[in-house]
Amino acid sequence: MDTKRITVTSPLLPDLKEFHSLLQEIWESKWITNNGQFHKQLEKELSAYLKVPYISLFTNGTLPLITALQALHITGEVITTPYSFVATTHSLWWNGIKPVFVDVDPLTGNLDPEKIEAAITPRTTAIMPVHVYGNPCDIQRIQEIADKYGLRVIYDAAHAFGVESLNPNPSPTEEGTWSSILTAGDMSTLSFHATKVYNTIEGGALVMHDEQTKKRIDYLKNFGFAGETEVVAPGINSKMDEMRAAYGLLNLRQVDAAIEARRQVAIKYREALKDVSGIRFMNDIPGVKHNYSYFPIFIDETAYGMTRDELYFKMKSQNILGRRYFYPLISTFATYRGLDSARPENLPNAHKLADSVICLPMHHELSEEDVERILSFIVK
Ligand code: T4K
Repeated sequence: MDTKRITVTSPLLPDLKEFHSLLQEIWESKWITNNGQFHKQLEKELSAYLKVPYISLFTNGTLPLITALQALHITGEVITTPYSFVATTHSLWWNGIKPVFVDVDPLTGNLDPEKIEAAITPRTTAIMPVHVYGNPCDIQRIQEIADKYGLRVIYDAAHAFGVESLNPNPSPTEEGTWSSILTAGDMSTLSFHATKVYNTIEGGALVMHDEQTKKRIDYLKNFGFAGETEVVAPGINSKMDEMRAAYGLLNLRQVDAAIEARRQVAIKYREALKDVSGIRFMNDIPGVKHNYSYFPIFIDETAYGMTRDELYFKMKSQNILGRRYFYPLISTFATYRGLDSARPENLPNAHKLADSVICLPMHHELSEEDVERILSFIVK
């Protein structure tokens, strides 16, 4: 096939010369990991950029999930969504916690708060929602339920880098202030994987509210060391090294431009798809600053006249490599399908989304020509 390959995403890469000059500094310092200068600087810059009080860098986006559960001593059962990347549920399994799947909202794909209470048992200790595709969950309602039952909330915010919401009740002096959705719940996790809006090749972070918790998390990601000879907890090794921290600092300077380029792609997609019968897409939510991390479309095969998979493979045959995130549902994988809460009749909305979704290519380097080519296979 001689047509250009268009992938679902393409990594945001720093300027190679600039990266080389930071590598030079690392080489000269000979300090290559374990809370080095670039690591410290990236934590500082990210906490300012993301408007979060405390952040701890990790080596990927899965270990902060596992570590947050450890830090909060979560046990028993945790309520979560089946409509996510499998790492969300695996983090529970790795902690010996039983995942309890609850269905999602049919429009947003996020955990449906109105279905949470029915799934709470005496063994429930926490809720782990996901801001899927970067669209904020119903944070307020989830917190109300958590407070009522004394549950912890850990958000998997892997897709929600930089997503903010407008303060719904500003004081007279702070009209229209934006705040990060990453401060919701007890903690939020981020992924900086190559495929994300903002990447450090592999990488991730945990966002927390107070200094004490950050200190504890920093111990936990470094084997539990609280000094040269003192180990205060059974920690793990999930530190980010200096190379990736330096790379991350450079990418932070260009992430706003990348998000704007993605927004332009979203505008083109929406304009072209708005009158296509049988295709639904997600619009911007008023009062939310989006990051355009994914562009999912949902196919109604009767109205569209083609199944999701027919369209998916037709595009694939032309070298347009969208992805069916998140199909299959986590609850259908061998590890989880035996759970009571994994029964398909318990999760009708999640199944419907998983069976109808295609994430169209979405990244900062898509040209107008690329977008037109993609659309030419969808708009009939
Ligand atoms: N929670 C949620 C909700 C998540 O979505 C994820 C990860 C996590 C937790 C865990 O975070 P991490 O531990 O991964 O940091 C990808 C990613 O590997 C994964 O990070 C991501 N979610 C998931 C949704 O997608 P794949 O298997 O689909 O990626 P892959 O390798 O097929 O790449 C997709 C496309 O991206 C390629 O066709 C081309 C492009 N690409 C990819 C890579 C790796 C490049 O152009 N360059 C590259 O280096 O899982």
